[in-house]
Amino acid sequence: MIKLYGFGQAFGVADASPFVVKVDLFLKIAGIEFEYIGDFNQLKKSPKNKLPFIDDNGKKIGDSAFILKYLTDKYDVKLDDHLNEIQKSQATLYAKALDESLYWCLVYSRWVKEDTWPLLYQAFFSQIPIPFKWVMPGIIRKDVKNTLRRQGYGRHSETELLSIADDHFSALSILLGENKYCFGDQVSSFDAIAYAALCEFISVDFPNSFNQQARKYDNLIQYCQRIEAEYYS
Ligand SMILES: N[C@@H](CCC(=O)N[C@@H](CS)C(=O)NCC(=O)O)C(=O)O
Repeated sequence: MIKLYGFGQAFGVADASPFVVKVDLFLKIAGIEFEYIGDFNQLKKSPKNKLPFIDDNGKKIGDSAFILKYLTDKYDVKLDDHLNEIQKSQATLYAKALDESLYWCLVYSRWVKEDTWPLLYQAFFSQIPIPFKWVMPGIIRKDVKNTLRRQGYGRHSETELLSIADDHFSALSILLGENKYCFGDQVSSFDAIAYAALCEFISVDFPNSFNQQARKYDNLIQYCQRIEAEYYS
């Protein structure tokens, strides 16, 4: 059976990482049996030293986008057959916006914002033994801040990042409109990507300025609730 490696459930959602939730939901929607293993120690066993990765009977695949491609080909997943070529192209670009842009707003909102850092610390580091838990979190946080700075978003103010995040929320809200799913009344693989990105702001069990911004869009809240009722209850 396929094994999906992630960080573990946190903040009331399936995994703390949107990339892990993406693969988790994709597998559920596609009806592929799998086992989810939440354990950040698996990072060192990951082909790309990041999570998620899957192990399909000894074959390891890293990176959520490559995993979805692999699963679609290997298990003949037909989730996008009802989309036309333009919709498929749009889905590809939308996914990159969520994975490569909105994601960094999420990283800022969790690792940099002083009001959210204690929650992250509690979720990720409270179980690690002394003395590691005195030094490791600070080192990792500094490294994340440096990565954000090198990526570029770490140079923006919180107000600017909130506005960037809101560009994504607002566009997704307009794209979804009154539809059940992002591309109409039939689910597609992009819903795994959109839900994964949104749930980390909307469905998590704590407020911060970014989560509150996302929660201004009623149809996005209802969308997350709909997916959760269908696949996570
Ligand atoms: N492009 C990758 C991104 C995965 C990723 O960035 N994972 C983060 C967590 S959200 C990670 O494993 N970070 C640990 C590290 O960089 O050491 C994907 O789509 O799977």
